[in-house]
Amino acid sequence: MSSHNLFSALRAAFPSDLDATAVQTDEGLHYSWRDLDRATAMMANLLQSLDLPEGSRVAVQVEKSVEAMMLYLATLRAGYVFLPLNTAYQSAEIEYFIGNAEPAVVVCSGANFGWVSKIAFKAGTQHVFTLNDDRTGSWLDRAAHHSDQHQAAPRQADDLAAILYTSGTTGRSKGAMLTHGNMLSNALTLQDYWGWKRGDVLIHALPIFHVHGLFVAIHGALINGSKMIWMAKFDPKRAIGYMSEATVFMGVPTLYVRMLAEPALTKAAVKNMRLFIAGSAPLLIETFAEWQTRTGHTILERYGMSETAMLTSNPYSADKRYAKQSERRGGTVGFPLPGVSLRVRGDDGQDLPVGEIGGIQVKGPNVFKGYWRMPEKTAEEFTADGFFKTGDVGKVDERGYVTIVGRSKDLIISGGYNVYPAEIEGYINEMKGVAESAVVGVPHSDFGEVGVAVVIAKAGATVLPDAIIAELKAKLANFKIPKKCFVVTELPRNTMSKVQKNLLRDQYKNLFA
Ligand code: MCA
Ligand code: AMP
Repeated sequence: MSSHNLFSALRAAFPSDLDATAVQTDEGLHYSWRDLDRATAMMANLLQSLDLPEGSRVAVQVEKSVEAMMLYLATLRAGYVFLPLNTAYQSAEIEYFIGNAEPAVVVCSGANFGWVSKIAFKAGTQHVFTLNDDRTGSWLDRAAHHSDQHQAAPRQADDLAAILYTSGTTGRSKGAMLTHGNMLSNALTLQDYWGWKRGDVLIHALPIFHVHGLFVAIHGALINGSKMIWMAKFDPKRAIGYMSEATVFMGVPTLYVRMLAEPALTKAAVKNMRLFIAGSAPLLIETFAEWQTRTGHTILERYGMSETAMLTSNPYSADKRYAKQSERRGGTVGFPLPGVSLRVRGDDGQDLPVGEIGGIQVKGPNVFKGYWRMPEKTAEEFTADGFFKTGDVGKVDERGYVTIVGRSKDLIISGGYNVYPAEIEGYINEMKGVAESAVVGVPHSDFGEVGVAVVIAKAGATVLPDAIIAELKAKLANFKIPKKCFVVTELPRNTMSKVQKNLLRDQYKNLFA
């Protein structure tokens, strides 16, 4: 291929019958492969008509819709850089991302146009469009005036395709720069490793502003020419209902927990299904086992990151090349994917023997190019021989299965979303009357893990837990809000006077379990 544009590879995998259904929605709408091709051409032509500089970012904060997916594909097609933003982000969060990424184009929902456009124009963005989840908005109005023919912009494997913001230990988000080559290599590897085949149908149940829903799911279906059943929002009953006409499901563990609570989840309901995949957060062994009992299917757990897309996976096994490693083992994230090198290193930087716990480091064609405009941070996160330090702590057993046992980064994963305690603590510490705070993750039966805030008031000040939660809600994305807040007189500290978060985690571990 002379061009390595990811869109061209996805387009080349469209089935020959372009009138067949590519996406079928909750509302009963059917989008054909031809619709995807034509609409993304019109949108790519609109982007190109704006005369944007090379490498321009297109930042998008819109509700999930097929048109939003088309906007992503059109950005690839036109050769620009896609920057998806969680719809839960509020103005301070959006201001940071837009200020940092300096997108040339911003697309937001009509309801948010007032405040988002103000932030964008202040940051120097020239073009702000709206896109709603009911097929309206200035983005579509403008695209409608453009040709439905478009030659994908030539791109090299190393050219940027997307920036995904992911927080750091300091709470400041870093933009992970992913290339066309990163994503195409990962999509092709997973197509093979997970045994995608003709006739597969994917239930698309996840949001499309993170790696799981945007890349793993969408690329997985498109590179295989597979139809998607598109859920605007996950609903366990409806998801189970779709299983009679689908073959593949992908979800974070919370989705599996919620489906298990439905009596409709039976062996008969899933008899058409080929594969259930879980990731983004640890899948409890209880959920893994209960799913097996209820459905007769063994969930395939895999592990990835925004910086790397997918890294390891339990085997699919129908392929005899992987027969030696055919078992999907609960509690593990399987084997490094073909092409991915993974090693476990101790604090001294030396490789650890089989079974010993240390920092997971990875290398491969899927590993990102670096953090946007943060060369020092990028250098810190890579070893001299080019391995990326994931911040996850784990081990590899004698058969090669990788298990993640924890994280060296202070991170809470709640329902598949990442919450960085440092960011929340920063907001709490600035509140009136607060001396100090610590946010820790505790087990939660639905979200897996949730945040709890423990706060110390300044001498003489009165601080109310509800007021802290209310103030956070006004400023931050809802999934980041601690589910409970305690005001206490002191925090446990070690001899270096560092807060002992492990003791707090232990103290509050039964709150929601
Ligand atoms: C919603 N809430 C949450 C979460 N979601 N709180 C903590 N964690 C969450 N994930 C809040 C809501 O704001 C609300 O609070 C209350 O919890 C109940 O909301 P509910 O209606 O139950 O939530 P929902 O709208 O049904 O959403 C739950 C969800 C959603 C469907 C599990 O969180 C979700 O789609 N998660 C998937 C995330 C994902 O795609 N992650 C992939 C990242 P209030 O009432 O106070 O407003 S990619 C990744 O991690 C890597 C690369 C990988 O390996 O894949
Ligand atoms: P993100 O920053 O959203 O890309 O989240 C990546 C992080 O999610 C990884 O570094 C892991 O800590 C976590 N993660 C992803 N998949 C799994 C999994 N299957 N089991 C445990 N943790 C996971």
